[in-house]
Amino acid sequence: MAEATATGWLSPKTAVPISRRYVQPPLTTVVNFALAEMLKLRNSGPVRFCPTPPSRGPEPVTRPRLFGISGSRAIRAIWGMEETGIDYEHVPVTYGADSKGADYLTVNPNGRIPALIDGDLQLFESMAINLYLAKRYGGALYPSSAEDEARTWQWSVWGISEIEPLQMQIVIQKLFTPEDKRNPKVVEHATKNLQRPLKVLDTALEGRDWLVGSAFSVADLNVASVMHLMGEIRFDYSEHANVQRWTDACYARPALARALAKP
Ligand SMILES: N[C@@H](CCC(=O)N[C@@H](CS)C(=O)NCC(=O)O)C(=O)O
Repeated sequence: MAEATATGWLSPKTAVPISRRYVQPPLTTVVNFALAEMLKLRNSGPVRFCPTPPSRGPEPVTRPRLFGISGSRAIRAIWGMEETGIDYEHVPVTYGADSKGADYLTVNPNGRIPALIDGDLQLFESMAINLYLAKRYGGALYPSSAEDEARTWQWSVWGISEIEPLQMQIVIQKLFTPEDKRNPKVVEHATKNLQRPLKVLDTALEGRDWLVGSAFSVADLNVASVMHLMGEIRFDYSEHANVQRWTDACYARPALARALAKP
């Protein structure tokens, strides 16, 4: 935190020299280049087009800054950032007083972590940050069809509306309430109510490895990162074998290990 304050969170927009900014080439240059490339391809024998998008997206012009410690909901976005493989600055703002400081409130007026600054874009909400990062920099991490994109939004919203509120009731009881003050009825009730959405997830994962498409995507990242705390509270998935298999696969990703190693 001290380091973050000393270096300042909001670097002036003029920090990127004009010469380093992306400049749109004239259309004629682009067309000529495309024609030359097509001619090269025609002269070089049969061409096989890859039906999947590249596994990595473009590099950012300036280093994005991601705010929030890994021991918080910011882990979702740190994991997302690590999945893209781009170079970024991690600013380990904590919650409580730290996220309510005047400097940080200009980054996220909600006083919550995570938040992202990427060029002129300031963004809060972990799901939105991951959807943006995946689309902008994640290559195949983001779906390539409108239908799969819609399914990805569906699962992202589903995770924070159907799972998170119930999961948090258990987390607050088990991790943040002194043992003598805990209410076992709250845990019991939330555990019971989680069975319905978990059954939906379990059914969706029947016979498939990932939520959308045939590879790990931002849909898996968003739902699995919301559910990451379920591990901390040792939630019993024995009734939901597909969920157990899928979470195991998601949590074995090296990008998550790198994210968890951050402060
Ligand atoms: N819906 C937000 C929730 C973010 C959130 O509540 N973060 C907590 C940390 S786990 C926070 O910053 N709390 C600060 C506070 O309430 O003082 C997201 O997913 O990004």
